[in-house]
Amino acid sequence: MVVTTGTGPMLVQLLILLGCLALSVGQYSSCKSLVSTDDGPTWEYYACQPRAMAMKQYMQIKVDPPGITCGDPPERFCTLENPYLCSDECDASIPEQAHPPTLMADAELSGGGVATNGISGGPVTYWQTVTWSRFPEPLLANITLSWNKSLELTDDITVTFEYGRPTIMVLDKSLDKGRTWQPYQFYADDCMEAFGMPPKRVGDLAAANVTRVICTEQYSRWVGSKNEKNVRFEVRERFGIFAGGPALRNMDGLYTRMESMKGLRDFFTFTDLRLRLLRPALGGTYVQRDNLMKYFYAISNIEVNARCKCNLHADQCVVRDGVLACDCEHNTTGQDCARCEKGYKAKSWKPGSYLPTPNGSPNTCEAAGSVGNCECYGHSNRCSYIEFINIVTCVSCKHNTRGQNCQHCRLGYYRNASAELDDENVCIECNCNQLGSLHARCNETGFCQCRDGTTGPKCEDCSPGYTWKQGCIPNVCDEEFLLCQNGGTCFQGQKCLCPPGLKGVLCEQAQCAGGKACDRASSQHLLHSGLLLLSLLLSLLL
Ligand SMILES: *[C@@H]1O[C@H](CO)[C@@H](O)[C@H](O)[C@H]1NC(C)=O
Ligand SMILES: *[C@@H]1O[C@H](CO)[C@@H](O)[C@H](O)[C@H]1NC(C)=O
Ligand SMILES: *[C@@H]1O[C@H](CO)[C@@H](O)[C@H](O)[C@H]1NC(C)=O
Ligand SMILES: *[C@@H]1O[C@H](CO)[C@@H](O)[C@H](O)[C@H]1NC(C)=O
Ligand SMILES: *[C@@H]1O[C@H](CO)[C@@H](O)[C@H](O)[C@H]1NC(C)=O
Ligand SMILES: *[C@@H]1O[C@H](CO)[C@@H](O)[C@H](O)[C@H]1NC(C)=O
Ligand SMILES: [Ca+2]
Repeated sequence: MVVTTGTGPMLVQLLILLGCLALSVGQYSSCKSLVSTDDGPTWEYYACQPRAMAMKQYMQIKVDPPGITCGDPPERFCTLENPYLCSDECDASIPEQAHPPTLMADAELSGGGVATNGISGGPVTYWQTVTWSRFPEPLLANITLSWNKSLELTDDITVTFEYGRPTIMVLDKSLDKGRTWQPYQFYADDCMEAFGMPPKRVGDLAAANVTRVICTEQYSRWVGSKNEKNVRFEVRERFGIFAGGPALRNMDGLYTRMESMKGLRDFFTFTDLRLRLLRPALGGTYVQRDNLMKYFYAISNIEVNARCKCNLHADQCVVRDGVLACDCEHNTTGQDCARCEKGYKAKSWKPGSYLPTPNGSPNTCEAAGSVGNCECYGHSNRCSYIEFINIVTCVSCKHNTRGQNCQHCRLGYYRNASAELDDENVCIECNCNQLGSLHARCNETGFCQCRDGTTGPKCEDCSPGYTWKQGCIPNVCDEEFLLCQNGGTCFQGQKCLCPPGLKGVLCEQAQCAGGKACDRASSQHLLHSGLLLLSLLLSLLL
């Protein structure tokens, strides 16, 4: 509902009426309504969601591999029921004989639009592939359906096949606009043989394992091409487990589970679907090599009923700049209403909730400054009053922030100059090298404070004359100032490798010949043991 300017008493009455009507028509169907209170009419807010729609009208269809669609060049095909009647021809250049992918999503001319029983009045239109002329190479086809929007299934996905259903196929889904995919359901006439999975039905599932990905043989066995044309992904039956059976009489039960059961909402959510067709209908047990023109795929309709996922913050979903998007309420924004609008980030964003039934909780975004006059820039949901010093302060600041208003970065983090104060990315980790830096703090541009001999923004490099060894330590030798003498070579800046007969830090001393007394060396030795004794004493004393 839209607030109009100059709302007169009549209009207010009407709005109140409409609001009540909307609420009585269905749960979660309106985001707000004007209610009369002692202080006059005020808005009340509710969790809300858009209506379910036939999503085939918004889907982008992509078919792979290229050249899988029949008709270029023209090709004749037969049917499984009568393999000797091969009068039909697919020809992409003649509209009446072409079978492009768009015909999977068009409205059938009559018979209520959906050819569920195949006896709709008008001609059934369908996409069709080339025939299996390259047998035994598998006949493979992928159909990718994309919406570029998170959607939530509200009813079964139904795919209608003409000329027989595939004997092996997989339904995949993506939650991230096609970047990653996961299997949704496997279909085969023999699940064990095709996928090594025992055959199951949705009827075998219980509340605890309703999100299990199963392989079903229910839609892949040969029953004649005209008797059963549909392959389903059963949504209603799964809902029924929580909603009091297939009639879905107890939607509260389902919605309560949606809130409490991990992964349940995501299970019904998707942005893309993909049908992987792996083997066509055979009309029997074997492939007849002498008539491969009767094997192909043909799909006349794909029905996907779903609603836009708006996180219970919108009751309308509209096409904006060619993209489906939620019409966000509750001062949220974004394609899925998954953020608070600018200036409404007093608390961090939360999806609306189905609970408590029947109206749920809107979890609206609050204007900055409205929560006990304490702005937390969206990094905290709670404020606390500290009587002792008479201030209101944010509690448990998130996103690595701290401070009365969560306006500072935590120790070891610095302010992201390109982010607003209410941005989740406002604080960046300093990442100071523990061994090379004096402490975890850094300055406003992320530079850490380094120990002697250490350098670099994060204190992970050594200054000249130093070598990294769990921190930077001064060199004993190097190539410039502390040169090893008498042909010695410097090893990792830490010691001179002396030629035979030489010793000392820089190989400056001659080693005593074996057996002969060597005064300088023995005195050196004495001095050395004296030092050792001293350090031992010191360590005992300290
Ligand atoms: C279908 O998609 C799957 C998964 O991305 C891919 O491995 C396969 O090659 C595709 N098949 C065809 C025929 O494009
Ligand atoms: C998909 O939607 C996003 C908005 O969320 C838009 O920026 C992008 O252009 C759309 N992509 C396509 C292919 O329509
Ligand atoms: C689901 O759980 C029920 C009851 O716990 C069990 O009988 C059934 O075998 C399970 N189904 C699957 C597919 O694991
Ligand atoms: C959202 O902000 C508008 C002002 O832009 C305000 O009138 C409205 O009441 C707010 N709605 C909610 C749910 O807070
Ligand atoms: C800084 O904030 C911007 C805007 O939110 C973000 O795109 C960027 O990734 C952030 N930088 C870092 C290093 O996190
Ligand atoms: C942070 O420290 C670096 C290195 O000491 C310095 O170049 C930079 O100017 C400092 N930035 C600020 C904002 O002080
Ligand atoms: Ca059609």
